Amino acid sequence: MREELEQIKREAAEGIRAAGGVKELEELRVALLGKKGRLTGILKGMGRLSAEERPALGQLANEARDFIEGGISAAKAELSRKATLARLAAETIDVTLPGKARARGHYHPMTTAMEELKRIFLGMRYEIAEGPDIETEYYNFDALNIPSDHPARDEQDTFYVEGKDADGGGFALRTATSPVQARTMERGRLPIRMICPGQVFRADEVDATHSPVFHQMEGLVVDKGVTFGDLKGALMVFAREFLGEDTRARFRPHYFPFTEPSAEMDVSCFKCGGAGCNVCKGEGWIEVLGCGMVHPRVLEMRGIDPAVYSGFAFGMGLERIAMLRGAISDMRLLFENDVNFLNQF
Ligand code: 2NL
Repeated sequence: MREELEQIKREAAEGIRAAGGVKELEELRVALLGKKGRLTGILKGMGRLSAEERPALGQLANEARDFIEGGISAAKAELSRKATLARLAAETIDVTLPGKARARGHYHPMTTAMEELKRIFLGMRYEIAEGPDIETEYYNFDALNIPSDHPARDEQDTFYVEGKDADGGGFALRTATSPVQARTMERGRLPIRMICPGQVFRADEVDATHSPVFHQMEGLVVDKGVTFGDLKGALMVFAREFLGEDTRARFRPHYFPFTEPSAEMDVSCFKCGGAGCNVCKGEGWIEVLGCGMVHPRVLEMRGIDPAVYSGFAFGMGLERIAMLRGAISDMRLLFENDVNFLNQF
């Protein structure tokens, strides 16, 4: 029996050394120390030994059990330590590797132009106003002194909307943002310094310079003693901030039903400085907006006494301005949202 215990210990030591994993160690433990294990069998047979032999052999058997148990648990601990080290080595992050660059989004060129314009006029203490896309014919045309036979009122030019207002007047998609200003004037809070950027609608065919939906920004100032000089001053600040400090401007007489006198403003070409290039088509000047002193009839209709108050107004097409700034040749590019185009800005 002594010999057999020694044999089991040797085999156990051999098995532990050879075991490649926790599963094999467990199998070894069951084979030796389990209910039907070899050492368990020996311990059970102790009863048959004589009283003289029993203590010494019992002690040897216990020592063999402790030896095997200790060996197996030490081997398990070593395996799990190695597994942890291997896992940690595999998880190591090399902080010196270059990062993955993420594609960054950015604003649409129309948004950039719009935000820049708002910033400039907010800087001159103008307020931003908005109004409905569907307007009454009255606010879109009559309130702006546009005669009932004016070509802009033609079905060919304006999107009319079904229905009649309380006074029997029709509705249309606004053809300009002017009705926002007309509504502001009749609220009777003076003075007024406002801009109204927004979408407008005209029954135009799509081409490189036209779209049935586009954006405008109009401005209106009404106060006592407002002059054409104030108009020029405000628009010069705008031109220099928007297009550069060296920008020059000229005002050409024009006609609008809602302003008198009226003018169009040209700015010196921001690309060539006036020498003539592809942006200004060799002219040296670029038309950017229409403007004028608010027609006395327009003030009067809104309940403002033209003998006491005067005002100036202006309006510009934002697509046109964004196209000039970004050297964009076709307005459709601003609406198509082709990322290969947009990523150039
Ligand atoms: C242009 C010209 C303009 C106005 C808009 C305006 C509005 C009121 C009274 C008087 Cl309520 N005028 N707006 C004045 C002059 C020109 O727009 O070419 N826009 C694209």
